[in-house]
Amino acid sequence: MPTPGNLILREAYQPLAYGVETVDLDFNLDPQATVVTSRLKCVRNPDAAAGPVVLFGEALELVSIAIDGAAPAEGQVRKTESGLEVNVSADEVVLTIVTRINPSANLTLSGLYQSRGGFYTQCEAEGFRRITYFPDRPDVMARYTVRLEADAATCPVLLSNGNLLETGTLPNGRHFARWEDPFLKPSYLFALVAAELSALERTVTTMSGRDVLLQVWVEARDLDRVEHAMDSLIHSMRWDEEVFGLELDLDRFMIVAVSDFNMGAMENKGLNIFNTKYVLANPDTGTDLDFENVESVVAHEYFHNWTGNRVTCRDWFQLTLKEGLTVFRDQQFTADMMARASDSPAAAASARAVTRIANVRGLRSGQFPEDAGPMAHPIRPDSYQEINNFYTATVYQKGAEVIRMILTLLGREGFRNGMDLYFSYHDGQAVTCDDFVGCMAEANGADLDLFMRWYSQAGTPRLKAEGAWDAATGTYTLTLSQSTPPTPGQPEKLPLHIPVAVGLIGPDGADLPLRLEGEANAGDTTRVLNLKEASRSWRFTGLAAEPVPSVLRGYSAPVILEIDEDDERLAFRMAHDADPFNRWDAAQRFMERVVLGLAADAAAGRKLEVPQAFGHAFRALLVNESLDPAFVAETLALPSEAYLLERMQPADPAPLRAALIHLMREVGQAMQADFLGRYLDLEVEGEYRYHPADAGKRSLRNLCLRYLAAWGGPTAIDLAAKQFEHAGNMTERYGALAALVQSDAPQRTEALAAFHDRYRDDALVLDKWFMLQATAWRWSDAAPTTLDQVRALMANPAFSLSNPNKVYSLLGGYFKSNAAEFHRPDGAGYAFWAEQVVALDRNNPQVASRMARALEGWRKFTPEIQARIRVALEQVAATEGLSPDVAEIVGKALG
Ligand code: 0A1
Ligand code: ZN
Repeated sequence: MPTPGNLILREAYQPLAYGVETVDLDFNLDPQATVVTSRLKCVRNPDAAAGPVVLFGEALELVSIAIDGAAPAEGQVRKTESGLEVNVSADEVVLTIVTRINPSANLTLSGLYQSRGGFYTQCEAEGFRRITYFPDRPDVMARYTVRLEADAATCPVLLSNGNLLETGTLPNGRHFARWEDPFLKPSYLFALVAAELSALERTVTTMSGRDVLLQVWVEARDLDRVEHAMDSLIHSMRWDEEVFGLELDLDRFMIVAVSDFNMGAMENKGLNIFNTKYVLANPDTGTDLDFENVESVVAHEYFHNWTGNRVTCRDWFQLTLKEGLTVFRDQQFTADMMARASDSPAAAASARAVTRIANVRGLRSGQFPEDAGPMAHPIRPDSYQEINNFYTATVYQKGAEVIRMILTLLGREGFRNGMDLYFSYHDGQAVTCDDFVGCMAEANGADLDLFMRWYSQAGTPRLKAEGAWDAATGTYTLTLSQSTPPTPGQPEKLPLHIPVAVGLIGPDGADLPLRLEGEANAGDTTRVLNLKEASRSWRFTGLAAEPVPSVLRGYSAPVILEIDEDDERLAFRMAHDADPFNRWDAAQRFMERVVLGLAADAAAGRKLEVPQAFGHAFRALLVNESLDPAFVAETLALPSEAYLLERMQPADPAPLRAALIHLMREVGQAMQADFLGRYLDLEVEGEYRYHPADAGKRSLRNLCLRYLAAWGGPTAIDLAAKQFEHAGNMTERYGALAALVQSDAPQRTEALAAFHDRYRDDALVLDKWFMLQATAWRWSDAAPTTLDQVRALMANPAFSLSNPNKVYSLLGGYFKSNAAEFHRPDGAGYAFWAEQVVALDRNNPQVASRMARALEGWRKFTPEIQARIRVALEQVAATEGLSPDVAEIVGKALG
């Protein structure tokens, strides 16, 4: 097990002396004493230096080990800090290893554990070594067979990877099943499930005409919530066939939902295991966002079958090879699904933009802070202490942006050719990011050498855009410059290859055809400029009047754009930019400027006033009925507090919150008639269906309701209370509750109680209830503090510190999405944080570490706030027996 300070280095990669060809596993499942018998055919790796068979093991009781059927010779098996080493001289050897483990005591949810009476595994990244001794690294790919034996009454369903070979009953109420996975796989993709579950089943035909069985396994009481996950799986299969020519390679594909799970879901070969949150959704329990999330997570895990499983990672530094690529694929899928459901080309374009906006919002509020703090790392890190800490927004989201830039550079066909080449070279292998980019370059005759810096450099690049107009020649010169701030271990940065999509808008608001100096004719209205140096200029000619530049259209690179635009220009782009992403971004920039201005006023004790020009631009979008409501909702939604705190120097949550509250109140009051008008017009008739057009209307309606409730007039509160009472689906019910929670009206308490009563036995829905209260803004000083409420909610019988979803909703909501309350001036929020991180760490280091990360960005705050946070960080760091997970986070934060 890595210990703090025990850095693992990417450069130190060495293949193991022995790999594994076949693995035969036998599980005798028992809550307290599961016996695992593993038979490994180990084979010398001709490309590796000589050495023993290296087996990792953690929290295991070794019952026996035999070498080619015989007891080991004296000294032949050596115990090491991380497991066992077996000295053998032959090129091939069969090891038979028996271990005993205690799933009921395994609260880490890594390895084999129990949840609601069933047995489940989670092996990525290094959980398999908690089941048996094994060369538990992704570059060891083997063929697996598995026999499961368990109590037939409590665990009637026995599942593992691949194809079912045999089932049978045994004496003493036990039964067994045997499974075989025909494909090579690394140990992190192993899975088993033994539980009392029911399945929704479908048989579908793949593009080559094979019939395959699809199953979604859940507890029987949840069967009325799985239809959408099944549909999502079928859509994902079709999409991968159509867009990438990739087909399901097994006869059976299973999804299993489990209530206790550290992450979202896991792509185990043929047996995906999911957090219930990303499987279960019906109109009464899931919001439109839940439906969208289920669809994209189902797709993500399914897509891993090719990008991750058939071709996997050589080592964990290459994680973005599978994760960045697979997030990119699920984002493209979601955009295509949204577009496909639209009834006109314009609606489809808007739906794509809305998807892109959601992705970029996620990047800005989740990845930018990471890239600006002590955990900043390149998408392909150079070192880690605990790999579980590197399933990050950088590896996933920024990694996906890097793949998207490759698509921008190579075009759709070129990208597809690169993917085809990648599979033709590397199917069945464990490879590196260089191998992937190498295929993209080779298939296209492209030079991506400079582009590779995206894999090695951390930090969010700043892209500066400056324009100069020469009326005499009708020429507009656009100068783009780049710089990347220093990050830990990387004081100096080099220029990156940044594709910058640019358009020029004429005075009438229409896009201008672009002609660069030296070109005979004007061409497209959006062009990609390839910035490869620190600074470079482009000259656009043949222009009649000074244009307004629209830079970084579609967010063509994951950078922070610095461009000097006055209010008038932002309002102009909010009204006219033909690129919907940039139109949204103009609105976000205007809001950011206004909010940070108000926050500065609040900090200085000045009177807060919302600029009139902003109000006009905002209202123009609000009342524009020709725009897609989903898009309008995005343009009028405030940037996240997490993102704004990054932009505020120094960050100070209290005045920022005051500014946000003031803005929402003012706008809600000033435009109450417009909000109400749109609210009434947008009502969705008929049965609930998850469809982008309906979801867009509900989204804008709920946004109107939030602004109205922020103003707080009695009509507004009545409206929210009525929507709550008469809601026909969870999106409306939750939207109304979210609006009421953001107020100090008495209806707030009533609605919260009614919601709790209605869903008192529904764990997933109660997560929403916990989350809303933890993240609520306090609109009145008379209200109890959020910390008091969070503490009280921890005593609710539905809350449990050992269930990750509960922790993420209540504690995560408070630590990560309620800055003004968490950073309260008396420091009580930090003391509570320290107490909870230490408590969680005793049982589940992964969850503890995720909570610990809430304070890693502490150096952006004012000196007074930093001083208070330091106390809490030092207290956690000094705790005895801290896990490597939490030790790495607090160590880096303080370092
Ligand atoms: N590979 C999964 C995410 C995942 C990672 C680690 C886990 O346990 C530590 C669990 C799941 C995915 O990308 O969906
Ligand atoms: Zn993934």
